[in-house]
Amino acid sequence: MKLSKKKFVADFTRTLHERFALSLEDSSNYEFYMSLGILTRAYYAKAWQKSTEQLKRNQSKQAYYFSIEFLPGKLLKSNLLSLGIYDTVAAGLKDLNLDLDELANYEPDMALGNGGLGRLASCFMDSLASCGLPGNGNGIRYNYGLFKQKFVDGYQVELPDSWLTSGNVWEVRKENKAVEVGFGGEVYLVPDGSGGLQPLYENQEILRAIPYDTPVVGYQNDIINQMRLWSVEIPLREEGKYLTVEQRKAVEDITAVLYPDDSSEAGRLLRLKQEYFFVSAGLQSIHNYFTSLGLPIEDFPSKVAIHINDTHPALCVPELMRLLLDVNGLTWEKAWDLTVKTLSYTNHTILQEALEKWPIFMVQSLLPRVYQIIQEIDARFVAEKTPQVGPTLVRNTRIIQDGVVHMANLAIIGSHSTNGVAKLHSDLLKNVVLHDFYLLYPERFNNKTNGIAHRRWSQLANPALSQVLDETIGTTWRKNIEDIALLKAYREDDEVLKALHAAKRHNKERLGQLILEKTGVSVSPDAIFDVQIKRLHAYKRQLLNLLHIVKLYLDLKENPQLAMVPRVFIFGAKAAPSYDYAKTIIKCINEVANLVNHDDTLQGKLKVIFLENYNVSLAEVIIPAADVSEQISLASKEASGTSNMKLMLNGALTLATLDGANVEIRDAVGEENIYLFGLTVPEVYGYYQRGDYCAMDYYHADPVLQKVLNAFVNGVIPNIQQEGHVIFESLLNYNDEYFVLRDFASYVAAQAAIEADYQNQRHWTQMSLQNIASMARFSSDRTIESYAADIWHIESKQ
Ligand code: 26Q
Repeated sequence: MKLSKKKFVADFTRTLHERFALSLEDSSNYEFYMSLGILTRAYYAKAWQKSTEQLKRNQSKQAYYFSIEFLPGKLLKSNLLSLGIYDTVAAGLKDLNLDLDELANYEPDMALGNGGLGRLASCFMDSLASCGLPGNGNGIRYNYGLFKQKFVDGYQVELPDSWLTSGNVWEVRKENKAVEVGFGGEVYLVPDGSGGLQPLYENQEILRAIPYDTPVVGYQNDIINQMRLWSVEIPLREEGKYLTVEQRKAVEDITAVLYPDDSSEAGRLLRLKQEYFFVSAGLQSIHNYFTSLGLPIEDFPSKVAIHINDTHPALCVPELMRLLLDVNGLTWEKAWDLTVKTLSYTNHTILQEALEKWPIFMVQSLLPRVYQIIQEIDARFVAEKTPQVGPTLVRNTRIIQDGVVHMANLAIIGSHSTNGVAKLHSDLLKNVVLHDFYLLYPERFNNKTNGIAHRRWSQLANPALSQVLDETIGTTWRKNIEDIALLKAYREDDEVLKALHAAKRHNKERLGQLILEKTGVSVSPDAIFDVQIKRLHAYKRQLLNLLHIVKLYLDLKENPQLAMVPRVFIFGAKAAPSYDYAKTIIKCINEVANLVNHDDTLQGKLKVIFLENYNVSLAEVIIPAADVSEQISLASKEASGTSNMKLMLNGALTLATLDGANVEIRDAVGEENIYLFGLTVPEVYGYYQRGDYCAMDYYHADPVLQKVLNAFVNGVIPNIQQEGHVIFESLLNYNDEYFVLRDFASYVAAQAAIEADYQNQRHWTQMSLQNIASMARFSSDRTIESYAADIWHIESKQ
């Protein structure tokens, strides 16, 4: 949109006055932030209305991304950028002696997700709008987002994240779009008078679902999509009745908190309620919209594509069947055909223990009608497939088995597409994890490698790099990310290399400042900034990183004069509250940090920084400053990873196993611009097959490993009496589930190569340039375009 600085300043002053009855002089940053939000909303209001009306008028096919998590972070700056008024607003504020960055900090980080899966959903929202594709989000408006993490004596402590307390400027409550969602009771099928059966519900508990819509502003294209998040309320007709505090709380609990990714949380009734709540509300609202178009129900799949993000919304399958059977009165065959054509599913994990299963009795008592339908789907699947493929394959793939409902099986059988999130992951799904389903439905399987919203992760997070790009290759990359490859031509250009180096240094100073403020530790921008930021999980092997740090520490203690390029190891990670082993690793990293950061004999060569409360906003400061990107999961365990892509875009060099999307990063940048180490997938599977991994052998054979592991139990690392033993035993007595010891030597060697290479700054920056220039294929614009073309069949309005 067009906006002059003068008009902005006038609008802003007026908004402050109208909303808060305050002058500039009497306002505080909170009112400045709110007014800026309100004004931004006014700037996009017309485009939002127009986008909505146009979709309805054209009866365009739309996609709906059902996800129990969204992780958008802060929206102010990204909305300004998308509207094309970022620079004008920043300059206008500056004239008023205000700083956009400072005001933007007042916005609470919207953290309605755990990690990769939720952030991916938000990157997809951004790309859908920016590519002009009609796509909507559908999820839950949790009153409390992911817990806030604090460290107390090195231990993780969780605090509530009450992000809504001072209001949310972006959301719009849509009272007239509320729907009802029913739980429990009994259901009977009674004749409907025309030869069919109609469900009769008794003693059902009815709840009200209220949608809150948040606009998703497309990048400078006047297109605005929306993310619809549902909040639970007591139905109006119940409001008149007396409800106890407990009864009210039981209702409100449904959208109160986001579950932290946590296998011990599996099987919790409240989680199942959440899943059905947002699935049913979302499907009803789509169904109402479709009905308002006045088209025959047969057209449903040509107007609506519904995506199941992981199995959490897999109840879409029986719930859509329920609507088509019970509301539209379709036959089973017709309803099933439309359901399968409408739905598609993404798998995000190959960890067997993470595949969702629900005990029959829970599904049956909470959702009696839905369970009837699941039973019927299962029975028809068995009847149809057994003659075709035999009983063994059917036993391994049916939905109801051993007293539980297998959600992945439900999602695959009830949809027309199942995709993995990186080539390697999709191949593992076909050949190993979901092999039996692949035999049944080979045409349903496909790959969609993840991507990232490059606008947030470069333009917003890294203005210094963006400016170098603008000055070197022009500004077209901002709109067409393919053009970033133009940078490759400057590999030998010393001016450009110098500018890239200076931008990195600037970002390292910015992060150094933040580290000093948050931890009191000062770090040198001359050091290698080595970054591992992701959820804390054993398979991601933060422990491998830590073992290497302890090795460096011991080396320096043995030989204080050892020549070493100074290193700052930076961690950001939350552990699920009940994941004890992950919390043990956090404690150990913090104690090593404590030891190392306060030992003057190390002469500043080694620093370990574990920043509290890793979230989207913190990522935006850490990632631009990284030299090394740690992507060191055990091969085959990380479905894709997405921080690997963000770090690469920001010029960090990847230190990686051949896991998830790391393989494709290697293909994009070339072997000589990435540091690979460790077991490959076939090697890992070889160990599983033979069952002959022996962690103890590595310990006995390697004196370095002995010294490093002993440091956890002999007092060298202080204050970890308990925790040190837990780590030691997990590696030796419990035989090291994720092959940390097996990969240790090759990891150390790769780290040594990094240190050697970093000393040639010119060459290092050349490799960094190659990484930046090769990132286009990891833009979520590309990912989303291929979902749109291959799975959803939706079209761009641009
Ligand atoms: C399970 C049970 C009870 C409560 C919560 C959960 C739960 C919550 C979150 C289970 C899984 C998740 C999230 C998984 C996730 O983030 N997976 C990551 O998805 C990314 C996007 O595709 C990939 O890049 C990562 O490799 C994958 O780990």
